[in-house]
Amino acid sequence: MEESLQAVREEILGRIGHCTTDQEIEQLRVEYVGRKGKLTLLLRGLKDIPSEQRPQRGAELNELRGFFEAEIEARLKALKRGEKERILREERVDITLPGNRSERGGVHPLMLVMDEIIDVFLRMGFEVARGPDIEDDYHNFEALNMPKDHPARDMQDTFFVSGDHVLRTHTSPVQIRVMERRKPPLQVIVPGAVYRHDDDATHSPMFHQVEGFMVDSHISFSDLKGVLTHVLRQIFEEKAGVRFRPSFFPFTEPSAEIDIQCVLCSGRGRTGEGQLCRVCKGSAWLEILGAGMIDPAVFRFVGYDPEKVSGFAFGMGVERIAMLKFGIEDIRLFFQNDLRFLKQFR
Ligand code: 2NM
Repeated sequence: MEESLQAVREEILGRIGHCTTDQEIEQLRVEYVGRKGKLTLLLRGLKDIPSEQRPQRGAELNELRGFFEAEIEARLKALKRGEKERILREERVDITLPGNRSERGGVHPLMLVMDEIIDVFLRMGFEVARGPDIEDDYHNFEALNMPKDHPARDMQDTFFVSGDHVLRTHTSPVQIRVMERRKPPLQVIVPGAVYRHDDDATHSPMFHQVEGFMVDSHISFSDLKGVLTHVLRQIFEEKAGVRFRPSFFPFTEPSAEIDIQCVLCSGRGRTGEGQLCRVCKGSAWLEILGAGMIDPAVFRFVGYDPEKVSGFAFGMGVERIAMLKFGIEDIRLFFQNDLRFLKQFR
C-alpha cells in the first residue's frame, strides 16, 4: 500500500523544520525532487495508474510539489533572517562607548626650558649652532687654552672614548668649530648635551648647556654685561637684580660668574615666616652663568687676530635653571622618565 500524500506532506514539514543550514535544505531538495527523488518518482508513477484517477492524482502531486518548493523557500528565508539577527546580536557595537584614546605626549621640562632660553637669544639676533657629542682633544681642550698638563682638565671629569676622543665636557668645542669656519661678526649659541663624571642630587653624568659667544671688532665687557643682564631678566624676572663676581676660566680673561636675585624669595633670603629660603639657602642670590672676554690665545687657535677682534662668551646649565625655575631638588628626576613627574610640566 503506497503511503498517503498527506503522510508525505507531514514528513516534508518535519524534515524541513529540522534543517538548520542551506546545505541541509539542498540535500532535502535532492532527496525529494532530484532525479531519483521521492516526489519525482511519485510523479513518474502517474503513468502506471488507471487513467480515470490520473487527473485527480496528478493535480494532488503537483500541488504537493508546489507545497514542497514553497516550504523550502520559506525555510531558506527564515534561516537567512535568523543568521542576520544572530550577526546583529553578536556583533553589536555600542557606538556611545568612548573610543580608545592614545595618550598625548608632552615636551620634556628640560627641553621646555632650553627652548625658552634659545628663544631669548633668537630674539636678540643670535643663531644656533650644533656639533658632535664625541669630540677630539684639540677642540674640547687644546683650542680652549687647556694644554695637556693644564690643571683645569681635572675639573672636567672627562669620559674618554678612544684614542684622543672624549665625550664633550662642554659645548665650547662647537664654538671653536664655528670660528674656524667663519669670520666675525658672529653671534652664536650652542645648546646641547654634555658629559662629566659626576653623579649626585645636583650633578648628572649627562646634562645640558647653552653656551654662546659674540665676536666682532670692539666688543667690550659692557656688551657682555648688557646682553647677559637682559637674557637673565628674560629667563627669570624682569626686575630681578643681577650681579657680576670675578672668576676664572682658562678660555676667558677677565672672567665672571653672574648671579640673579633668588626667584623664590625675591632676594630676601628668607620666607615670610623667617625661615631660610629653600631655593637660595638664605644667600638671596642664585649663581646662573659663567662668562668672560674670550682669551687672545683662543682667537689665535682659530686664526683670528686678537688685535683686531674681541668678544665675550658664556655658558649656563639647563638643568640648574630648570631646577631653580620649578623648585626641583634632585636633578635625577629629569632622567627617570616617571610620568607622575613629567606630567606636571604640560
Ligand atoms: C663658560 C664660561 C665662560 C665659553 C668660551 C667659549 C669660547 F669657545 F668662545 F671660547 N665658549 N664658551 C665660556 C666662557 C663658557 O661656561 C661656563
